[in-house]
Amino acid sequence: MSRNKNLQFDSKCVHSGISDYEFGPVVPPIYQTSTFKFESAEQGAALFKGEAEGYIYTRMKNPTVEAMENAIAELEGGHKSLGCASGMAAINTIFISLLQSGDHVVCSKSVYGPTLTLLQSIMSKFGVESTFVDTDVDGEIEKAMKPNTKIVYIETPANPMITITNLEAASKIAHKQGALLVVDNTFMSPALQQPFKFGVDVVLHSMTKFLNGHADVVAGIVVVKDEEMYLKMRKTLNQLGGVIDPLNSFLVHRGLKTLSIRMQRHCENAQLVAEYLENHPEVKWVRYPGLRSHPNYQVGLKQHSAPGGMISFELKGGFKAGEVVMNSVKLCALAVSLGGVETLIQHPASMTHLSMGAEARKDAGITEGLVRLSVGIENVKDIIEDIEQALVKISMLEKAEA
Ligand code: LCS
Repeated sequence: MSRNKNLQFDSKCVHSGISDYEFGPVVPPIYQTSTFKFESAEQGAALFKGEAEGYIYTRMKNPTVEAMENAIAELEGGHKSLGCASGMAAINTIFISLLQSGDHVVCSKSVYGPTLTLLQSIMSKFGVESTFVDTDVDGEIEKAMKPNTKIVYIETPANPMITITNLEAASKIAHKQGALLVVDNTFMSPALQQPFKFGVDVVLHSMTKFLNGHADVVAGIVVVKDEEMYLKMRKTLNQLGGVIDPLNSFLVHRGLKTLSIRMQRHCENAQLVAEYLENHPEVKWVRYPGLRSHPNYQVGLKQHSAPGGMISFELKGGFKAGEVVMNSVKLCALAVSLGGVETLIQHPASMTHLSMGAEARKDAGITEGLVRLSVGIENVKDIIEDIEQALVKISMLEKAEA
């Protein structure tokens, strides 16, 4: 890892996690094997006791997975990371490692639907209580803290409301009470935001999104700051079993090489799409970290280097207008997920945030007319033209109904 220490971030994207392999390949070989032969009974026993270095079984450790884990730890500025089968597997690994019955979690109201559901419906069965607050509003986290709060859990920018939480302030509040700050960095990626710089304790990603970037892998990662936390999480992950496999690790590692340039293009395109939407007569409001109208625009400037590729907007015509747009786009794919090279459009209330229930959605500001865009790396003219022809259909429908 150390040979890349002095490289710039975009160079690290290309070189991180790469070591010397037999026959000299420039990319890590895919060690598509479930298990590894021991040299002897003694060596096998020594590996199990932790007295020898090496590989035993792919659920525990695999060289292809390890290469990708090293790369992401390096890009995030963390100590080590743990590759998981999905973003949700990463979140489960964190909660199960760090929480026990009687503990309390403070979580953003705007988070990926199943994260909220996991806390509300599953962790609660094991005696873990959660409070959901607007973590982007000053004072709200502090008010929700309890003596038994063990985790403050934040997405910034959050899915789907694109709310921005002040990471430095949140980490101070969490630490004052002896709690850990866990941040889902999926929407930004380490190319734009490195939460450890602001005192965050654990970083996670759905690597399904920008890290892999090509919409062909489901995977997650947990990045930690020290060896103690790493060993704790590794033990849990090993028992839970939600590990990433070698082929998906290879694909994510390949995706990382272009992370920096992909993010640059996502940001350039999204800025222009957001400005276009903000000036469109059919659009009520737009949430994008690159717009001055974003309520936490200034906080964003301090903690991310560019505004990312995710936009949410509300149409004046509400759900019906949203339906027209989603059924009319041609280039933008009507699909959930995000962070791939292709532009995706979706409706949080009926799709990604359905599981939260109507009340939690209302509480988080997720209206029936909210539309979420993951802006891809196509030519931005084509993206805007596609949205334009879809928005025109709203007024055509209104006229036909009048
Ligand atoms: N964290 C965030 C911020 C997410 O957006 C997602 C998935 C996850 C965690 C979970 O990751 P997964 O297990 O799917 O790899 N978000 C999705 C979305 O907005 N549409 O489809 C999936």
